[in-house]
Amino acid sequence: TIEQMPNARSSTAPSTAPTDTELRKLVGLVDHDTSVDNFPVSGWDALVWVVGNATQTAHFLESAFGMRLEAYSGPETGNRDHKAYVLRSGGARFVVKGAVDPDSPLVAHHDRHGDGVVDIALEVPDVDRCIEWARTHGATVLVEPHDETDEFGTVRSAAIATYGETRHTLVDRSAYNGPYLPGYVTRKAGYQPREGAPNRLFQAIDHVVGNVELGQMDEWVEFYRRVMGFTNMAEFVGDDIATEYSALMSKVVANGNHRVKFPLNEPAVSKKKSQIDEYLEFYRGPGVQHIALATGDILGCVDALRREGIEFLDAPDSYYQDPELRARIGQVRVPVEELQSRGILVDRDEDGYLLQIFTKPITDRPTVFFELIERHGSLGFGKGNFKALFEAIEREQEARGNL
Ligand code: TYF
Ligand code: FE
Repeated sequence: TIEQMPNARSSTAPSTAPTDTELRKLVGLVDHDTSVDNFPVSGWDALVWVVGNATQTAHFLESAFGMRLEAYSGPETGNRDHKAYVLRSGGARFVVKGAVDPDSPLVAHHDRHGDGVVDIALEVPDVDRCIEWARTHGATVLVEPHDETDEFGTVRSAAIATYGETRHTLVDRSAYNGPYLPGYVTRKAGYQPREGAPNRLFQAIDHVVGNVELGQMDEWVEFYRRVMGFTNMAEFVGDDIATEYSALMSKVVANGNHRVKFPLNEPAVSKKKSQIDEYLEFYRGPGVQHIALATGDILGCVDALRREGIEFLDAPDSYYQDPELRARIGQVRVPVEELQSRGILVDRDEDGYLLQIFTKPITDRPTVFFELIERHGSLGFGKGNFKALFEAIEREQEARGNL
């Protein structure tokens, strides 16, 4: 019931991760014993970003998205290369890094890609076992398994390459109780949220979407199957839909219990320039396209974000007036007018329904954006909304002069 959903208005501390029961509702878990996997994954560890100004991005994530600062690394802590801010909302952890040293390797990365996600770090119970499996199944190991230790304990980690210049760091922090990683210090915000400021608007990461080059989607699906034991989820955008209106093809892979879900898009040749081509051009290659944030109160979340100036894709009134859609979605937890006034989309499948909405790109380049998703049983990605969504994205592309 709604009353039991983790709620943006609850006074829960921002760092409180959802319970397993809450997670099950929030992100749609399925029963699966991950310990039997060859590459067992427990969940998301962090999304690590490289940005042009981490100090200001951290402030933005605090003030607009209601995240709270937990840890910090920078010149004052002996890290002369860059500043890194660790932020949390519920169970979701973001790390934003920006170069301090003009010769930092982050400068070249940012010069090429602009602001973006460099690392989709995953929590694993056994780093060595994962790396052993990954190596023998064709993965590129970027960082060998190693320990980092400080007064809070030891973290073991390693990293493998994925699409573009993106990586998966694999982290075992079971023997660690520091604020993030050795080298980081606990840091309370200089930012003081005013009364009624956004707080814990979202509770977990639902999925992270990658854009890859034309013709490479199936290779990356195969990579996640072979190397990480992920399996295909039912949802996909095939050839037929692609040429009709979406200008992209998409498949979804997930780990055994669906805690980690990776939709993968590639451009499709169609009448108009694909939104995926626009991304690839401006990101200069494959990378993370959108991050879906799970919330128990998408209405409150959207209202709070709009008050902070966050812009969302619009849904035309015709979307809500479509009798076919109205019949298909039936009753949802609020009157459809409440969704319409906010531009929230709704989709229903055999398992239940979901509410979702997409921001415009949050970066200067038309690359990365957020999705907010409130699940009520549906394990899907809003297939019924693809047409309306892709038309809205094309209107934005057109406004940018990139269609
Ligand atoms: O993650 C998904 O599959 C949905 C739909 O460029 C979607 O959020 C797919 C591609 C895209 C934007 C949204
Ligand atoms: Fe999505």
